Amino acid sequence: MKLIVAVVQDKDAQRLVEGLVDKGFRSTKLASTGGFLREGNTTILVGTEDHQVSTVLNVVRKTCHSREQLVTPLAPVSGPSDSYVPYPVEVQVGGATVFVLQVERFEKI
Ligand code: 2BA
Repeated sequence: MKLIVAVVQDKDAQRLVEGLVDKGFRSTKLASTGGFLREGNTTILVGTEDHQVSTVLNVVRKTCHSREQLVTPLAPVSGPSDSYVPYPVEVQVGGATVFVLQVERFEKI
């Protein structure tokens, strides 16, 4: 069994969850925050059998799109902030950052 962890943009999350339900997959949606932009994103967890992983990834590919985003990074959390000069940078975010993990044990109690 595998656990698929997909970090996606909030704009794509609902479509992804609906796409997974349509194909009969269970999922969990978590509110998350990107470490770089420090903006909200969504992390979707899907537990599934090994042979279904590619089907899940195809749903992710169909529903999650990459977008250009102009951002002004916040000052670093640590270190001197008085010398920090913020200026906008363009980053490409998404479609999705996906991790596929081996599940050692799965129980529903
Ligand atoms: P953020 O960390 O907020 O990153 C948003 C976007 O900013 C990234 O898009 C990337 O284009 C850019 N970016 C991130 N770190 C950067 C850096 N050090 N220098 C320059 N640009 C940088 P994505 O790569 O599509 O990532 C979207 C979100 O997926 C990330 O949000 C983060 O929440 C998650 N993520 C990406 N890679 C990850 C990883 N290796 N481990 C855990 N989470 C990850």
